[in-house]
Amino acid sequence: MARADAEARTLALTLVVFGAARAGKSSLLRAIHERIAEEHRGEETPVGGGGDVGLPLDWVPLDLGDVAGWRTRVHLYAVPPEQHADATRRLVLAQADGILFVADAQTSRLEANQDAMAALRGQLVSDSDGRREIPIVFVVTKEDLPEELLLTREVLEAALNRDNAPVFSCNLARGEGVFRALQAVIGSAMRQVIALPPDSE
Ligand SMILES: Nc1nc2c(ncn2[C@@H]2O[C@H](COP(=O)(O)OP(=O)(O)OP(=O)(O)O)[C@@H](O)[C@H]2O)c(=O)[nH]1
Ligand SMILES: [Mg+2]
Repeated sequence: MARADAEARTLALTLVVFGAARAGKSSLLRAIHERIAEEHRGEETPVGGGGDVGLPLDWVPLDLGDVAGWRTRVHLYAVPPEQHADATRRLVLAQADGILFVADAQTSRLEANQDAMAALRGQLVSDSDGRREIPIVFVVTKEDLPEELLLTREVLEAALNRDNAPVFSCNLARGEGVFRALQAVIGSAMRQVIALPPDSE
């Protein structure tokens, strides 16, 4: 859950990166960590590989500086669906201000994507206090693979995106699309947490 200090104008957001096994969660965190400007990297060391190139990242801190008058810090956590019920992961999900759902575009992963979404929804419902909607943004990965291996966008969205949430195609090897997705989920989370007006992102 966000920690907002209205007097100090500081804000700490928790974002969860959720998705099926091998969908690209760690790659997304790595792309963000490696490509974000040095000044926006958090002070702490990312977890899940110690920040070494080539190893998966599962926790990344960001310090966005001033966003709409708030000193904003963001913690991104990768949560694999098979571990969503672990006590630690449950706690992270219960505190989420926004979700980046990583959807693997390969036809062979349709069911795994759906299972991950079902696990996420089950967890959010059971953790929910009924008072807040947690914004979800979709990150579609692997669309650089040959077309015959891929789901159409219609099928993918019909299977996963029942609430018509924003969808971003991200080539994680090249880091494309990553910051638009991040900006969208942070904007939605901030609008909920500090009632940011809709046009400021
Ligand atoms: N071609 C291609 N490969 C990708 C893309 N995103 C991820 N991968 C590859 O998919 C594999 C799995 O990526 P990870 O980032 O480790 O996936 P994960 O969701 O963290 O996996 P787990 O933590 O095991 O659940 C790696 O070999 C990545 O290089 C993409 O957009 N395109
Ligand atoms: Mg991973």
